[in-house]
Amino acid sequence: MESLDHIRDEIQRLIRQAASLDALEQARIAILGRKGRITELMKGLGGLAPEARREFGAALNRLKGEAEEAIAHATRRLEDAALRQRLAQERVDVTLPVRAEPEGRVHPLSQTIDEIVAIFGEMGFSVAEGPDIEDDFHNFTALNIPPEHPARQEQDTFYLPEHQGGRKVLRTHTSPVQIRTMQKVKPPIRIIVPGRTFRSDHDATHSPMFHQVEGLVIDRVTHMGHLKGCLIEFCRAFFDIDDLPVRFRPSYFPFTEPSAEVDIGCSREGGGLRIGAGGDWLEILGSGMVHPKVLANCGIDPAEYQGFAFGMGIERIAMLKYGIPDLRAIYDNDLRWLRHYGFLPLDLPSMTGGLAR
Ligand code: 2U9
Repeated sequence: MESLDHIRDEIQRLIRQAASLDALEQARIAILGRKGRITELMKGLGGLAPEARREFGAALNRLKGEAEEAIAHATRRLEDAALRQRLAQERVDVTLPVRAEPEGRVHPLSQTIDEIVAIFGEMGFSVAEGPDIEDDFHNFTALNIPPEHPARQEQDTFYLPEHQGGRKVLRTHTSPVQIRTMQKVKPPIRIIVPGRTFRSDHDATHSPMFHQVEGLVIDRVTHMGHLKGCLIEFCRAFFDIDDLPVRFRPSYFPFTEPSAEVDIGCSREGGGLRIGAGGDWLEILGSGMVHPKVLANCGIDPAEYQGFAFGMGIERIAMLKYGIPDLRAIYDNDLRWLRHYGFLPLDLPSMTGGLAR
């Protein structure tokens, strides 16, 4: 028992003298390790008479507990000291320039969506989102799309297997989000809806999954003049051409009346395509005044409210703006392509984005 007091002093000294976490670990091994001081003493218990073994065993266990506690305490003390030392030594130079060439790139589709959101954001629109998997009412019926319309046919639309008497669809446009918004929100409404859409179409210029941005404005007096002003402003901002010619051409959609397609001026001289003044036109958007039946389908009184809607394909306008020749490469995730067509993450999207001119 007397010699245990000496051992206790020796153990406490070993722990106290450890000046680093590494040295403390060495001390722990020397005390509690497989061949450590206390372990060796434990091994010797077997040779003692039962009475002495009980007494000496209990004292050894106490000693072991004290050693463990002292080591834990010393660990905390040394960790604190190490942290204080690092804090005193390490410096961050906030005046250093950012790395010249970050590795990552923003995909041109994300960049284009960011630019569109920035332009309409300036005009007071907010962004709305909804599910990719829709029901027949929100994707077709509420939009006044008749039963015989090709969009409803099996060969044009992806349907999910029948479930509880109905079949859900992968939305063929982002319009169901406008339907959901009108069902929920009392006008005035001013939203744009970017998102994935799905059609059974696959060739050099069509992908079964593509992206759209649609917009909706509903108020008491919103009229065709607002539609025209808003979309002319958008086309000029997006292509960064102040005097870009914009023309509205009568068209037909089941969900708008009247309807208009929107063309911008371009030139095709020499076989290429140049956006801006020129003798030719290029279709870029669809639009129209929301059909009174569509308003009524969403619980909005068409005698009190009216408004306009529009839609565009994001891949198409991204390809036009950034000279991307092949639609399919957009989804390939080829890093060489992304390095070429992608955008630097620190270039914040502006009204006109990264148009190289
Ligand atoms: C509601 C009411 C009306 C959205 C509109 C278009 C015209 C249009 C196409 C452009 C190219 C789709 O990606 S594309 O193939 N879109 O031409 N979209 S009006 O009209 C709506 C939407 C929702 C409630």
